[in-house]
Amino acid sequence: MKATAKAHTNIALIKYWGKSNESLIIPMNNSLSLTLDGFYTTTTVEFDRGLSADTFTLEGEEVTSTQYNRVHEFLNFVREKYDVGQIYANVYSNNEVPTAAGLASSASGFAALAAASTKALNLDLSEEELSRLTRRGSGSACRSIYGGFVEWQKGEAEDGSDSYAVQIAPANYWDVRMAAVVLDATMKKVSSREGMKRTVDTSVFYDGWLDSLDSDLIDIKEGIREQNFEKVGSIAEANCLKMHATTLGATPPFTYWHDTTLKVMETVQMMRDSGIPAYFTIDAGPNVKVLYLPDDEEAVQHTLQQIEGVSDVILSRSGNGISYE
Ligand code: FM0
Repeated sequence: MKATAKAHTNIALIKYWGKSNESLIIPMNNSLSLTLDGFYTTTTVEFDRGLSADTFTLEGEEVTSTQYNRVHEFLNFVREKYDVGQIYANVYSNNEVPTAAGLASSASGFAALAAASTKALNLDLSEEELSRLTRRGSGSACRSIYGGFVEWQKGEAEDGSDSYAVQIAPANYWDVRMAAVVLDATMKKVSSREGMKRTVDTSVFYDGWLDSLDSDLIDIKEGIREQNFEKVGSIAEANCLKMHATTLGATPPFTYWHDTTLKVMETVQMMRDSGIPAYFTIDAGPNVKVLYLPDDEEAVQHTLQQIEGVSDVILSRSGNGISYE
């Protein structure tokens, strides 16, 4: 009753931003991501009839806070859904790239937890079922079941049964890369869960965001099919700006941007003016991710590292989906 799984994180090019059902984690819109090779979580789950509660150990330290609760609640959901009875587990997780760097670790974390826990229980789930299950831990995590370009289809069913991710193209289909630009900045955090809720409930710009998504999705998938980097990059960058615009129209208004975030955005736009096709995207935090092509790797890395307030630039290729050890 023990298994280990590895999952890579993913970065959305078309963002998931808002739920139509909060408890079932059904999104308002389809989203599309790139799975990254450089950032991953490895998780071992061992069920043991002798335990009286779940435990969660992250990087060798036992966790008892909010993070523990989310792991425990997810395991409760697994126990209930697959009717496995009251048997608890020890969960051990390690993140490649520090959680503190603000690089989405909940996506790789919940994907690895879903895969390892169901494997430890010998459930033998299809990828579709695994994605649907992972969604209940954290929405964006359902895309980390697959490698390469992945689309999370919001589905139509009220019970969320058709809300899961599918692969658009595998990691080896197209060598596009992403630089994670980590800033020195520390900020008061509005979690993505809280931020998207406030936006759906109060933002005067939320309808405009939703209205623009169908064409962004059609166009970016066409760009992926054609391997048209400018098309994919410019749609992703514009989609990110629209998502962040919704936060400014919320009550109370908020932004995830720091002054260094703006400097990085400006630098990326200047790189384009000098002939290097590079495009940015930003999630629920001040760090920036930059999409670029392999030939420009050195120039992109060098330019980003020069920016004052940037503490690290971590490069990554496109990565694979879930694997087991
Ligand atoms: O990844 O409330 O998955 O599409 O990263 O756990 O379902 O943490 F930019 C924001 C991720 C949101 C966009 O939200 O929310 C994306 C975001 P949960 P998540």
